[in-house]
Amino acid sequence: MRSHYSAWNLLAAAPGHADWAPAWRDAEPKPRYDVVIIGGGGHGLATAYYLAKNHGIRNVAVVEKGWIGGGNTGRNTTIVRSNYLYPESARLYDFSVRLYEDLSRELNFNIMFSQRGIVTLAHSRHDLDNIARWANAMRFNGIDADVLDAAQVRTLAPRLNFDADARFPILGGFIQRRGGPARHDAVAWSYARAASALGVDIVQNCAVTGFVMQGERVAGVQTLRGGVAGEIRAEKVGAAVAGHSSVIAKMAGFTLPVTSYALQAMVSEPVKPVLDTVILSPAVGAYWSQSDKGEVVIGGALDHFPSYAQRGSFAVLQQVMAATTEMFPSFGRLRLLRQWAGIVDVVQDSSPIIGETPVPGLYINCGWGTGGFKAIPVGGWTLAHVLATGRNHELAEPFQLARFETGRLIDEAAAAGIAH
Ligand code: FAD
Ligand code: PYC
Repeated sequence: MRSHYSAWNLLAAAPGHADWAPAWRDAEPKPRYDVVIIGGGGHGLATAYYLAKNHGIRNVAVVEKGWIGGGNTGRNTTIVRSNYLYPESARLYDFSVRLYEDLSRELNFNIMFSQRGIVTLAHSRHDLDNIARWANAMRFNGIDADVLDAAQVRTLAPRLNFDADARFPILGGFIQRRGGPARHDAVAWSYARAASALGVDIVQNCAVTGFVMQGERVAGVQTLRGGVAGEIRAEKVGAAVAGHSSVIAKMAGFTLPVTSYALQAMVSEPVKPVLDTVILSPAVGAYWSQSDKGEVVIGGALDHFPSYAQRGSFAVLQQVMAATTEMFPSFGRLRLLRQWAGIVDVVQDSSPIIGETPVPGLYINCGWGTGGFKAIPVGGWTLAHVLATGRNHELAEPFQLARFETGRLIDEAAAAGIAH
């Protein structure tokens, strides 16, 4: 129960909460957790869940500056896949896809994971060569991949533009049939509910503004909630804050090899079923799927202007709209319902960082860039492992910060789906 009392203390500090705060709050010791997780996105919530479930560590708090899932987890276009190039990535992402396959049952929450396949298009001879290499690499890594000719792509997505004089002619592609979308907010909510049921405290509207230090070691976080400053002490701190990783690192006094960019997405008005697979064209820098609600989900490229501003850009929108009407002429008749962006953290080799930082007691999960939704289960699983045991999970071992010193990078830019 101690962990619950601690969170009540924290909440009681906020204006407007004094009326329902328990009377015994002043007698309580300062909050002290085994682990505090910064960031209530998918990765932070999954980390809390696996700490409790896999390691029996329940005295955990997740501290979120906004609302859970309100960052990239609730903004992304929900593609889950494991079609990466290198064995290290294949192992990592496929472990995640397999956890996704069982997640609705495990968390007793329908996350609507729909393995309808993801098709990557080829528009030139060079694309065809790349695709053959990519699919072969996947097969060597034990991941399903089928190369498609143009006729097979047409069967899967007849609304694509197959005109011979199209600006981007479709020559073929390849499919990972086990890939597909899932419901993003359900992923955040289901991990949150399951973690909470195991005793984890989730504190929303509470920003981490700094670290409590004990000598060289992190001993907790400084917070701001409702204009009131506080601190939450903990044995260890894990950070999973995606596009704000460099901000957190700066607070702790080190730098990360990440750059933050806005990634654009949008949805059309809802329509009857028009597309039942996911189509991605790296050449035009856009991709399409249809949600269960009927909206056509359209994703675009990075806005290559480093930023922490969580908003879309008209320049990128225009480019994605042009690509959409070129690739799916009939979508030109759809009205756009919403557009938005999220701030993602891009690392030099487009691969994540999961493990210790230069500051003892502080561990990080970041660098997923444009592709960390698919990795929420494995990101949580592996960050929980290192927080609980002090040792890297074997899947996370190649994804340490140290690789930027040794030069042993895992360059997945070509398999990121989105041009990097
Ligand atoms: P987030 O969900 O962003 O969570 C981090 C949380 O930390 C946020 O809620 C934030 O408020 C909080 N935070 C930040 N600073 C602080 C602080 N100081 N104190 C307290 N809390 C703080 N990935 C895919 O795999 N497939 C896709 O199809 C896909 N499409 C995408 C489309 C778009 C438009 C975007 C933006 C991203 C896409 N991604 C995709 C990437 C994916 O969304 C992210 O990699 C993933 O959601 C990261 O999860 P997270 O939990 O690390 O981050
Ligand atoms: O990682 O599959 C992905 C992706 C597609 C669009 C954005 N991210």
